[in-house]
Amino acid sequence: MSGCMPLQRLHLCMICALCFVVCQFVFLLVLLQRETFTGRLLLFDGGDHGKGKDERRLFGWREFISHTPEQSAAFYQYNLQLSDRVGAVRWLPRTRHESCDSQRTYSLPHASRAKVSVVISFHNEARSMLLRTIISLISRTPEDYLHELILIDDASQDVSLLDDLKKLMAKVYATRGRLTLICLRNVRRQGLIWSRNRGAEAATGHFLLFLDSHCEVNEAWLEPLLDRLALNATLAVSPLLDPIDPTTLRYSKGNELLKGGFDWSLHFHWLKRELSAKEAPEQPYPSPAFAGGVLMISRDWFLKLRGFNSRLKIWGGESIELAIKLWLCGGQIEIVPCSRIGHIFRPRHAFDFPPQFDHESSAALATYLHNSKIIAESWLDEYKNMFYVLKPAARQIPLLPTDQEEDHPTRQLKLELQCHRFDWYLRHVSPELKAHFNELAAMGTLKNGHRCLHARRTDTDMDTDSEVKLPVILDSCYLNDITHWRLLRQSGQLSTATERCLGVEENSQPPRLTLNACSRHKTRKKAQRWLRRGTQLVHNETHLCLDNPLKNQLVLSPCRSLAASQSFQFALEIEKQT
Ligand code: UD2
Ligand code: MN
Repeated sequence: MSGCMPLQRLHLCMICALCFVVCQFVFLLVLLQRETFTGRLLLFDGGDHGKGKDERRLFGWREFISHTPEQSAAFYQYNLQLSDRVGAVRWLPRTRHESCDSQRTYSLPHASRAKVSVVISFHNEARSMLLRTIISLISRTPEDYLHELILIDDASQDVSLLDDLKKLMAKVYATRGRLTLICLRNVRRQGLIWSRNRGAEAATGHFLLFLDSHCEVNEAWLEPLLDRLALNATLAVSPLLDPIDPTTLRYSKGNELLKGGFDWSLHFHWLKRELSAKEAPEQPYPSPAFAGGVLMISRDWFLKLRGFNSRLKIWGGESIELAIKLWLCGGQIEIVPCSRIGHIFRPRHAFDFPPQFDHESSAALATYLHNSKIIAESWLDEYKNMFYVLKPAARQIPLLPTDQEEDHPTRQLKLELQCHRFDWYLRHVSPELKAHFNELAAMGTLKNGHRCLHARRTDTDMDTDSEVKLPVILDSCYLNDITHWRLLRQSGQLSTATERCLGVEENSQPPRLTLNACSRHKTRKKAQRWLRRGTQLVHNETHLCLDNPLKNQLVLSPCRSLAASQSFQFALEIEKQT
């Protein structure tokens, strides 16, 4: 027993010595890390050694941003003065979960097989903002992986920006020999979709990252994305977007309990992410759509998918289209919460849209509607009727002959990649969208003869003698805000988009129609239940039919089969799907 003691002590000593060496090593690594970081900041040394250290460091930057064109405060839709003051790179709070550093190891492909091309298209971005986007990238991306930066100036008013930037970046090349800078400029405004495609074509890296021009990447943003992409060539990933406040430029933590999705109008929506029992919130998770337009994908795969749909104009919808295309044609999408990128969410568009054919609605809305129509026509199959019922104005939008129905390029792609039909997306990718569809028995405008059932706004509900008037009338179907109804399959409720339901007032004699908040209460819900019999709407409790016996007067009366006054047609009747 006693003979073992010196041996144990020797072991203890050796362990202590080893710990000491490891600590020294870690300490040295941390120091080295700092060195490199300072080294990177010195990239901005303008060479004026007479100035103080900080001044020198920012010299190039200050001169560069001093040429920002004078503009009104509203022009950029964020706090320009503050952006100019903040500097080229700043400390950002760590928003990713700590296990992203402590527990996860990322298996990165060798840099020679994982060169990253970053594509940034911009239109009228402030110089300080654009530069911060670029410098945050350079500072926080491992040098071996950041292959090239492709900037597409989409006909910005600041015509000398690119040339000045090239001069400034020449100083960066001194230490970043491997990084290529490609600057392209559109003579005419082409929009971000066209421009991002142009950038992707010019790219030579293995992976593409599409980035807005007012972003800041956070520490170690790339590793978690590459780790996932290296496992699966058909995967595309989104980092988790951290919001940056447009007024205070405060960087805060984005929500990892949300997935990307869209509704039947093809508008982007966040969906609740349900965590399975063993799933940690910071784990990568599949998503029906990207978390917006900041995404990373293999270049080959992107080009095989023919990039963003080139018939989409200017702004909007391209990431939804790519998401549908990816899922249906053999790809997948994940959001990776350990990768964080900050983005300024601006309250409204900071740019004009070129006028569209429809001069009545805003050009921004008309452009978005045009793009949504292309998506519906390209991918939604028979479900495109859902889109048209919700967006009837889209029917009037003229498309080029090649845009009609399943236009030629998309048809070819579908054949080539043997893409699934949209029904597959509903069943396997977005049960939320399917559930929304399954809830409905019928939807859209509700027509009787040439008139449509219209729910008036509540402020017109009162008559002068303060008698409550039924706020539902029959009116022209061409009213701009004509009511779109939903007949819910389960509850039989007939609801407006603002969740007001047509029902019958309790104990009223003769039974009187009302329009109240859709109820979840069992008895009150019964008074709002309608049955569809042919084209009739039969009130479940009273067994009376919705009727328009006199001109534009809505009442309940005994059902008479074939009575035209009791025939109400929805824009879309949905067959029960099994
Ligand atoms: C969201 C996406 C964006 C894109 C867009 C829909 C995020 C963080 N952003 O936009 O990536 O998917 O939805 O298309 O999810 N730009 C041009 N030319 C133009 C208009 C804009 O190059 O004609 C640039 C603009 O300078 C910016 C980028 O495109 O860098 C995106 O535009 P945005 O920031 O106004 O759009 P945002 O964030 O609302
Ligand atoms: Mn943006």
